[in-house]
Amino acid sequence: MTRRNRPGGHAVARWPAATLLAAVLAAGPAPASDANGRVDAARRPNFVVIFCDDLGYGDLGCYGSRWNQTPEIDRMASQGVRFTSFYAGAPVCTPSRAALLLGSYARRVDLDLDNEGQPVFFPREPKGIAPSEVTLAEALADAGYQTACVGKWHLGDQPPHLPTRHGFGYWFGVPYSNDMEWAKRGDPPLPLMENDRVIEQHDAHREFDQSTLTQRYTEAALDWLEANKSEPFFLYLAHTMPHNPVAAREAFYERTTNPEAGFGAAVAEIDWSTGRLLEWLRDNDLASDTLVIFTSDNGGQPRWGADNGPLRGHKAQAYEGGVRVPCVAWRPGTVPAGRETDAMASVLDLAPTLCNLAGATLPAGPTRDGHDIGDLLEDPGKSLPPRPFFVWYDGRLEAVRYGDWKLMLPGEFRRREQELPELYNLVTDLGEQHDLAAQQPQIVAELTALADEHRRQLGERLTYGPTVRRAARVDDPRPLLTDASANQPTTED
Ligand SMILES: [Ca+2]
Repeated sequence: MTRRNRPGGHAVARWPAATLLAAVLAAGPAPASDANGRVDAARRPNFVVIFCDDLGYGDLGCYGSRWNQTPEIDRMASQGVRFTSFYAGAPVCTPSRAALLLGSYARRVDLDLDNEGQPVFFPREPKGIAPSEVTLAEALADAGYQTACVGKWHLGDQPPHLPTRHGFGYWFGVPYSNDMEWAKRGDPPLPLMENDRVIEQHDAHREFDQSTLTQRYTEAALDWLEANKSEPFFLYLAHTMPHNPVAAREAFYERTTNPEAGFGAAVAEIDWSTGRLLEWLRDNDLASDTLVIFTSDNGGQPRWGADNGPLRGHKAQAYEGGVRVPCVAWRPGTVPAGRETDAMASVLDLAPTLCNLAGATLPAGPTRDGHDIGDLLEDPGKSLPPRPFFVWYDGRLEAVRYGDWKLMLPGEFRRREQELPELYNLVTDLGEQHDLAAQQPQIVAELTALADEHRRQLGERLTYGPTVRRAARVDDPRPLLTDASANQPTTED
């Protein structure tokens, strides 16, 4: 299913980046390109995207953590660009991962709700990415990249929906969240997988120990890099941690004063892991050729030990604490050192940005919401044209950010009802404490109009708008088990 070496001539994507690439190629001497307009393979950067699970805005030293020690990531930030206004794709796992890999709001590709209308996928989920969608990994594989997913997937656990069917040449990790093993619901013990095969299961058969998971991911990533370093590569390292139940090796408990020691230890081990990867890149003279992005899939949950710093709210909320996350970009010699930017960017922007840096092409036609931020990586002072960022959760549009302003929309939402809109100026009121809706009716009206049009395009809950592309579904989802008979292919409809 991985599309490789597709013949040239298919249309260039609508993503603005394609235009940028064309401009670069027209401008001259570098980079060289082949007959298909692709950038010379020798000059194409490698990509490593480190995607944490539930790491909050205030959970790293370089973002002011009170108790987690993250010297490696702090050093990475001092050698690269630190984003202070970077958004996850959604305030929870599944839709944020869809946004990263497809460059769209999950709502647009029908991956914002599970088959029962819940806001994330669970084991035996019928839904997955439609085969007609081209993921970031597929686009890069088409352009000649080696691709690997190491870590948590959470975009469908049935065989046609696993990472190896959506562009990743290798996968080692877990298919969904590490707390999803509720026997009453029919969940199997948490499976650890290599490609399409369950190799171990937590608390059953051959037990795997979550406290060694970050170490094992790191070793798997380094082994894969070693084997694939002679060609351009894309490593998507989607840590299971620090999602609850947090786990880390014993030594990392000494590196935190977080009252929730397990959370702090899990963050410290991710820091160690990040240091190992950057060290490997330097040792192999690949640092200047590799763009590394470190970020998180959604905001943190304070009751589990996360800290969203000065932001209001947390995971599963549309306030900033649910969606604004740390993000550090690193590529010595290209991404300037020690800079920060408050320009608004998001997980949705990674797919178009990486594709355009790679000279990868995507099918024209389907609307994608992300934008190329390659200019910002090279010049963090650059101001981008204003654009809205929409916060979807549980199948409803809850908030819109535009420029300095954030509007919390009225409506009936999951576990809460909002009667009136709330308006915040995020530049003067990052903590969303002073509702200015009554003083700024014109801004409320403008942002409401943006939200109304977006909602008209995409619908809400189980009513889908005209631009939604539907997900794939299987008829008879089965649990992932070591028993080979449980993993026979199921039927797509
Ligand atoms: Ca998450």
